[in-house]
Amino acid sequence: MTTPYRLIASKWTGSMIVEAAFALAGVPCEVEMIPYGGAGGPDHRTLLLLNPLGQVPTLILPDGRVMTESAAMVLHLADLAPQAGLAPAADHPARPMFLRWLVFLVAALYPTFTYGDDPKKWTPDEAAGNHLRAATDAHRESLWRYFAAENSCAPWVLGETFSALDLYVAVMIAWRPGGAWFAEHCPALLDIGKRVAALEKLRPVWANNED
Ligand SMILES: N[C@@H](CCC(=O)N[C@@H](CS)C(=O)NCC(=O)O)C(=O)O
Repeated sequence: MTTPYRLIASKWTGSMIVEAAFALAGVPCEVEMIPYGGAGGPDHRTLLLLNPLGQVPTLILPDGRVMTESAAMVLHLADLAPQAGLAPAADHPARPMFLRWLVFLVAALYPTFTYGDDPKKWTPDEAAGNHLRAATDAHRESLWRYFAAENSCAPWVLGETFSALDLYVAVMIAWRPGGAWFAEHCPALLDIGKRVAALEKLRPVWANNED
């Protein structure tokens, strides 16, 4: 019997995107939920041993190697299970924009949380920290507006082609700036979130991330 994948996760964080990708791919995965942001706690210390960034998702491959970075995990699952629709195939017309926006989400948008969530990590100065938080929050809003304006977003980010981008949107719209902001400025993204949450195969994932 082969060891399954093991996903170190926290509820409603980026690990939920990967958990959803596993569910759609039909690849067995054990999900180990740890409390989020528990600096110094036993779970967090274990996480740091596996991933010095201390971030979820952190994935243990069946052969024991560690994989970090949600986009790497999603692309790996798309390779294993192309039928799951996580990524348009290499020759699909939607492929270039899928790659573009996947990298945009993880390399441009996600870091606004990395640097804004806990400004004390980056500066001891409280005023500077407040400024960092406000600046990264404002930058994120402009990035979401750009993302929503540049993509079809109906019914999915890439139009008729579902992809893992929709999983990112469905989870990330639950984070700052929150539902009311998205309803006012990017309602199409909220609609994508509702469509993703209604997917039958993802019900267990949503249930697993309930508080
Ligand atoms: N680039 C990483 C970002 C992961 C990430 O930032 N995860 C958040 C939770 S949503 C986290 O663990 N943050 C804690 C920290 O950065 O210290 C990815 O795409 O997987």
